[in-house]
Amino acid sequence: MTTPALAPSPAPANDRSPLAERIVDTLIHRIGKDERAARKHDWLEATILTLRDEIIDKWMASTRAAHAAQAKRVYYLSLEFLIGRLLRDALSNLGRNNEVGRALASLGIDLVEIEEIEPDAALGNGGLGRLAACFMESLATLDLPAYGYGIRYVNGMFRQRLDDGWQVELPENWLSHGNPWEFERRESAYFIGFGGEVTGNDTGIVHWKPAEAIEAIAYDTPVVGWRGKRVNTLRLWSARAFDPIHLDAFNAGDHIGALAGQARAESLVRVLYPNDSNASGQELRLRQEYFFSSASIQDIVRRHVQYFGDVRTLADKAAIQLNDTHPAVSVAELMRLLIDQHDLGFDEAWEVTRKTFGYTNHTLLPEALESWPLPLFERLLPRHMQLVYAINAKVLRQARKAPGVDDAAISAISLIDEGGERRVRMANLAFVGSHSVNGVAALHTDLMKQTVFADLHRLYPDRINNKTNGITPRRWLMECNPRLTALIRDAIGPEFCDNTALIKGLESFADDSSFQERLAEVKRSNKVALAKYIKDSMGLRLDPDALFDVQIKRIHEYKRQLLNIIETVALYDQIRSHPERDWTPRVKLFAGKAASSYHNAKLIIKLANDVARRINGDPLVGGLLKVVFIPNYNVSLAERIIPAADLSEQISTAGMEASGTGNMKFALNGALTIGTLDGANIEIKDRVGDDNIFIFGLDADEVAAKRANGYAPREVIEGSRELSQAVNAIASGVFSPDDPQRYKGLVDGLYGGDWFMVAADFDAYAAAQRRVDARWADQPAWRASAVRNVANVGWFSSDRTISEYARDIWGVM
Ligand code: 26V
Repeated sequence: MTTPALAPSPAPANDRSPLAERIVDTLIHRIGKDERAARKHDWLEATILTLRDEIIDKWMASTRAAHAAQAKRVYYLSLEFLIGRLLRDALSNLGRNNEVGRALASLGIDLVEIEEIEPDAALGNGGLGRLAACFMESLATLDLPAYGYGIRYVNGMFRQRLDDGWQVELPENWLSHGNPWEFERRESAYFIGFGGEVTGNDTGIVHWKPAEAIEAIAYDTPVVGWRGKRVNTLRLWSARAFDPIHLDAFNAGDHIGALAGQARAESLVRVLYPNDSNASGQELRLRQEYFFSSASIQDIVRRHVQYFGDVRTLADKAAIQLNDTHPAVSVAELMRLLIDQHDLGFDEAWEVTRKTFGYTNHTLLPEALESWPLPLFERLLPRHMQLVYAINAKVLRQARKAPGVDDAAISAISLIDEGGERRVRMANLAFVGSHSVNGVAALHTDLMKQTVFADLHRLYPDRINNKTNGITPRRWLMECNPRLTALIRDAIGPEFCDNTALIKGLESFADDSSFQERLAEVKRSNKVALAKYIKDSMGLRLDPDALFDVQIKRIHEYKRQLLNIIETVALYDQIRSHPERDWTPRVKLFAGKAASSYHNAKLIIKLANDVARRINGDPLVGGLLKVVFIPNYNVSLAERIIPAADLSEQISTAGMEASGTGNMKFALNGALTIGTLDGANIEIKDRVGDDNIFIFGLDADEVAAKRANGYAPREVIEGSRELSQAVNAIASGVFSPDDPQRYKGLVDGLYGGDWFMVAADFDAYAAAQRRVDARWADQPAWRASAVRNVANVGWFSSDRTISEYARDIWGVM
């Protein structure tokens, strides 16, 4: 299918700005199209390439400056970077939005229209990947020389379609039009070996002869900081079959075999693994982890030796942060390079390694902690297996000498899990191989010390520290919510753009009724815009004066979308029984993807859609309640939805959400939170004040106690009229008359255990929702709370988070 060429009504050539001329020149000479033939994608590409030319100069200046200063560099290793679209981000950070908009307008092109056809770079699952993207932007903003290292997945996060309310996963080919942001670095290629054997000689020199070789090729994307102060590099690895093997087979006439090598290499970078369905034991995942770790560590060591000569000083000039355990094999890889290629002794190599790495933990869920079957690890990485054993021996020998370390502690500390099939524990490897181990919110860090890392923490009491997550205010306020940004600027001046903490100054406007009204106008405009998007894309009409109640995030049982849906059903029931009451008109908005193999999560999506169909089609509730599941949640959709939200749902089972970062984005955009005492919600509450947030339910200690002391969900369900009616309605097929048994499994899960405490928290949640209604009925009070939210969450800027990492972990500030 061909899209029709745009028919621009261009300004006469002599009225065009030099910038407009440059864009046209790019179009002609680099894309090979003239103005008449150009389609939207061509204009997008021409605009990006023109801008990129300017960015390159800053990029090179940044690199030169770091080199001249002999600066220590930060390396952020992450299997996920959920960066989304880049054009608006780059324009905004360079302060070129208006100028480029005008230049394009003079060519008959609408900047916003072309911004919206840029594909989302969705190289991540959710919070962990988006955090990595926010961190990259803040590193550049704070003028810290830094590189992000990851994988250039050919297919990132899948595209979600809803077929009759069921999630269907489709491949998202974000590279189908090429990627004008990136530079292929053919010269930066590394040999990555797998399998084979390790031989040693009597001098102790070890030789690993891999059975298979793949080449890692670098692709660099510039990351522009605020005001274009600094441009850093996001280096993503792609894979290519190693040429000699390729050629041997080809010359021998084995054309298929030669291509198979290439296909095998490409398979390494084809898919992003879901982070929320159990991927353990999957060989391809371990291959991905080693592939990108090895390429990155080789690159870092090469750069260090080239600049500073001596690999022994690596820790003085490089700080490597492991984003969760996905790159943890880097610890063994650096040891291998130091010992086998740079001739360091084991102890000396260990010293350099530990000083160089830091490790961030992002989840305590036991099923999420990575471990690899020992036979698989040994077959794929025989040399690394030896090193893991040697590290383990050293750690356990030391541990034995510490007071109070018994056999149970030894087996908890060991890098090898001996209970059942033997496995390599990546979290323990990352822990012992790093000088710093951090959690991502205060509660999460405390729980790390008490649970998964209790024994390691006793042995290394100074290692665990907290770094509460943050979000970049550029993307999550200034770019996604220009109306609110302008309002804040009018009230307190523009300085907050350079120092997010200054938004605090807004607090003095909280009770100013004219400011409140202007805030409400901003929110309403954003809601109108979202309603238009939903009308255009889904055909559903929403009332912008209703309360927009939003839960958008990965679909997971611990995040408890089910709690929200059951409460929606209960509310529906109430409205039908008492239509005469003064109900708050509400729109319940949901969006999110489920891992394709996660049965219950997919069923929850279907339930939300079944409930939506029934409620939206019921004339009795009329304008009072609407339910929407917006398909294909991604970064760009979040940027549309968050500025339009009144209420932010952060309702995970306490103790299970490490931090959350959506919670911060909503509060910064003037939504009030309904939430549990979990993750960063606690710290948000501490800052916005108890009166400006709706906290409910069990806390983490109470959840643990309930689980330990025997929790009987059946009694709880039967003891709550509202809950039992809603659950019965779902169980009996009220929302699924075509298949009344559809939700039997979900409901049985509640009666038979309810691990996520949906029933235990239901009444408290429903009561909190009625407090929300009461506050909404008092609009001045609601608006005052909204102002206090915006004013007090500047602290959750990722600039603050990165400053803390820089000072406490990396030693670069
Ligand atoms: C992984 C798995 C894998 C096995 C099945 C269950 C499961 C559930 C969750 C995960 C998440 C892995 C790590 C992750 O994405 N953590 C998120 O990191 C964010 C940034 O720190 C944080 O805000 C989120 O609370 C945390 O879930």
